[in-house]
Amino acid sequence: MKVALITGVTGQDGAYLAEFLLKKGYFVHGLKRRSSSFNTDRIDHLYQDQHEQNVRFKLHYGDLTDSTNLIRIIQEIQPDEIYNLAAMSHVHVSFEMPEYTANADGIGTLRLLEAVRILGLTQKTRVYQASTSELYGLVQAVPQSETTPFYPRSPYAVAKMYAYWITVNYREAYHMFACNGILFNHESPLRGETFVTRKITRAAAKIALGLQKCLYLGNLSAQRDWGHAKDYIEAMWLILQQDKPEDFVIATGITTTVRDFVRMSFAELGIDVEFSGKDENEKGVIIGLNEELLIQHGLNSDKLFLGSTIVQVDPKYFRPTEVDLLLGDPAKAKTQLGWEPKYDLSALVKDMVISDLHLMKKDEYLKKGGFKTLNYFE
Ligand code: NDP
Ligand code: GDR
Repeated sequence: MKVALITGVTGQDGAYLAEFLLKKGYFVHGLKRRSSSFNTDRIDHLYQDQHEQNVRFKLHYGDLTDSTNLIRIIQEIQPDEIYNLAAMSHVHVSFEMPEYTANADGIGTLRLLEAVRILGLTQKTRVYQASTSELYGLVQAVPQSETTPFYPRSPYAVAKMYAYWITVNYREAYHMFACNGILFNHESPLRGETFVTRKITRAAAKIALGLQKCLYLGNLSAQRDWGHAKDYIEAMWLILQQDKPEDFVIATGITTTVRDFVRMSFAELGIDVEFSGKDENEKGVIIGLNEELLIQHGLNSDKLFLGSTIVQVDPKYFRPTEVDLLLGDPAKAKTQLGWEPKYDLSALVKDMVISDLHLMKKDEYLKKGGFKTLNYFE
């Protein structure tokens, strides 16, 4: 049985990857951080009681900032494959926490590679490094491929740049099977709530249900190449199954503005939005309601009015330095890995919007039933 270690197993990608590898028959170990409350929501469905027989999923407390902890865990489990997904992954937050981001995302990767080397596992353990399209930063050329120069634009991207090169260096210096997946943005119903797509789909659901009035966003003109996380974790696995260790761009080859993602999300629920104004003064207003679609989703138009502003720009979400345009060229992955995404953008939007609508309806139902009113401080 193949043994895998996933760092960042409690995150969006970690959860999908753990499920994927378990289905493939792996023994999956996950590294999770200690937290004062449960932080395993995304993987609770995979939990196995460690007293049962044939357990194939095990969590270990750990942190990428703690090398002795990493060495102990890797020594204990002797993994065939390590997927290094753990990171402080929020670009905007990295401007607030640059030092921690460098430590976890940059040096954290070094700690992991060193652990493999110190333990004499360089010829046994294959390592996948979660690299990112943020490395391209300030546009040098489009579409961006494995040979496009990097120009990182945030403390996050600079830290990931170190991680990218230290992975290449360990591959060349110690003949390790260590690879970078340069993944463009990938989203899903499990996406963290403060990333722009999930923030939009949650707000669209709430606004459609009359639970929120307006969605405040930053740069609406940023363009991203958005894919579905389910497709992208398959590429991670494929990268480690090759004969030779190499780096791959994983993307859809299509780019869309944040503004269009907003339009598509609301339209999915039957709300047509039009934008007007510029920069800080840009607004999104309801210009049409599709009664048929609203009814189909169990919504009614009572609280939705033509002409009402449901999207506004708040400059607090602007970044000190922005990445304006990301558009990936997945040609190498398609030819060499045989990788082909199953979701296009509209299928992704639909998956996220419908999931958030269910979530908000459930929340509302519980509140109305009196199950969400406990106040521990009264
Ligand atoms: P998430 O933010 O959803 O998950 C990050 C995971 O890392 C969480 O499990 C988090 O734990 C964990 N983590 C954070 N800091 C540490 C630390 N110091 N030690 C151990 N674990 C830590 O990210 P995604 O799943 O979206 O992304 C996975 C990886 O891929 C990340 O490295 C990200 O930078 C990279 N990436 C993501 C892309 C995307 O579009 N999603 C695109 C390209 C790269 P906790 O749950 O406790 O917070
Ligand atoms: P990104 O994702 O920075 O590309 O990093 P995010 O969803 O945070 O931003 C995408 C774009 O949307 C603009 N934007 C906003 N972003 C957020 N979060 N909140 C807003 O209100 C908002 N309004 C506009 C941003 O300015 C940006 O241009 C993600 C992360 O998953 C990284 O870990 C990963 O490496 C890259 O994708 C590829």
